[in-house]
Amino acid sequence: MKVTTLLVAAIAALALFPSCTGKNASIPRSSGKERTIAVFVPGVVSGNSVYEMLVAGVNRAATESNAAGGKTAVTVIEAGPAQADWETKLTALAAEGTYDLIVSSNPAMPDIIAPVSAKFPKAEFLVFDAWSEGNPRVTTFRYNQREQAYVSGYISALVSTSSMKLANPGKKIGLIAGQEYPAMNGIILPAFLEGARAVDPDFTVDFRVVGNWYDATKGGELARAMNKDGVDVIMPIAGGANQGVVAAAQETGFYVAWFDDNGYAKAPGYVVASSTMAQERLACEKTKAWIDGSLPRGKPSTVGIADKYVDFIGNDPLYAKTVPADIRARQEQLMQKLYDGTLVLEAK
Ligand code: RBF
Repeated sequence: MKVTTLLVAAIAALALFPSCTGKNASIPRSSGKERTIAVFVPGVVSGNSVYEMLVAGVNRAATESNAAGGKTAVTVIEAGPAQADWETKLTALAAEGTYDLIVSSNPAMPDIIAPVSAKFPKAEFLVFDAWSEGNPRVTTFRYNQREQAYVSGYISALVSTSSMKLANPGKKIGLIAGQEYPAMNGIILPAFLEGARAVDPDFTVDFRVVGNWYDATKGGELARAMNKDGVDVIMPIAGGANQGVVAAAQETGFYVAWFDDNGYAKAPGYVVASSTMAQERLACEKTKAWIDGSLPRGKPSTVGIADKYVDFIGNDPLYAKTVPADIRARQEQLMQKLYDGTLVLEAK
């Protein structure tokens, strides 16, 4: 009898609301306390999937939490492409003291936050795609980008050595980055090569840098030059400049390995891979946890393939249409090894 009563009470305290995965789930009713969240975008949102996913995830957290009786307001602040201004803009935001939480994303943010946090010790930060230790007011989550770039390098090499129409005999693939930074030079680029060399140890990666995250013309120029030099698959990680790489692929004729979200529809027939980070789901889940007070604060965490925060999209019809079945089967075998732990690619 007592147990039944408890159960009924527990059920009464729960309601069916959408979870961050898009499915309905039972979640506790929020206390209804008013909260304000600022999303500090270090760059611009439009055309930058990492930031589009970030904003969508935080907004979704507030919407779902509000549907359960909460009162959370979200404001998005675009800091723009001039990185020299970011610290000043973040300082101004923290000085306002209006926001209970500042959410952001990219590996450079912890160093930008450090002096701001020292000046405004009450400000609290939740940062994705970043790593910070020792500040109780800064909580970070990073993706295992060794996994993410390895699976991309693997399929890029499979495509490059295939008899697909735009593949050439050379064992050279390419990576175009917006800029150089430790996660790029120390993790993404080496893992892209590591994955390619798992297919054939003779592979090399032609690595070039746009110099910003928006110049599509420059992105296209670099891609064309690389293709001329024998690169037949390019992975662009250059924000808005990716568009130039995709356009060049369609005009000149080479393949694209998309990174961060599903890119097959960007250029059907040319995009041969989409290796993803579940930034929208992660941002939604962790923001929601912060709202309901269950987020462990002040420490860094790594998420990856084991929990599907990093993944390869192998079930898109456009992928099946573009990439031959034997290549897809080999990529699927790689993914199975990563899912079941036969192959472990630890984040460095
Ligand atoms: N990625 C983007 O897609 N757009 C950007 O505007 C962008 N800006 C960045 C700025 C800095 C200082 C750093 C270090 C990285 C930036 N990234 C950007 C890369 C992003 O954090 C991530 O590494 C890539 O999206 C690959 O997952």
